[in-house]
Amino acid sequence: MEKLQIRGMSCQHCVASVKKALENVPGLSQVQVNLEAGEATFVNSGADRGKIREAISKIGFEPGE
Ligand SMILES: [Cu+2]
Repeated sequence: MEKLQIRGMSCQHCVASVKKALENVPGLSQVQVNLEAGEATFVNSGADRGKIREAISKIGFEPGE
């Protein structure tokens, strides 16, 4: 599992948006998003880390490194 910090999520709607955005990145599966931890975990089979971060910032949240 890979992890990514995500800043700016405040409710379950944010969680759902982030989850959907990550699921739409080719190569990501088993996406889970935790509101309290401000963190997403997923299995990454080949997606570029930059592309993953871009998918998050595109919908208005701030990805960590
Ligand atoms: Cu929200």
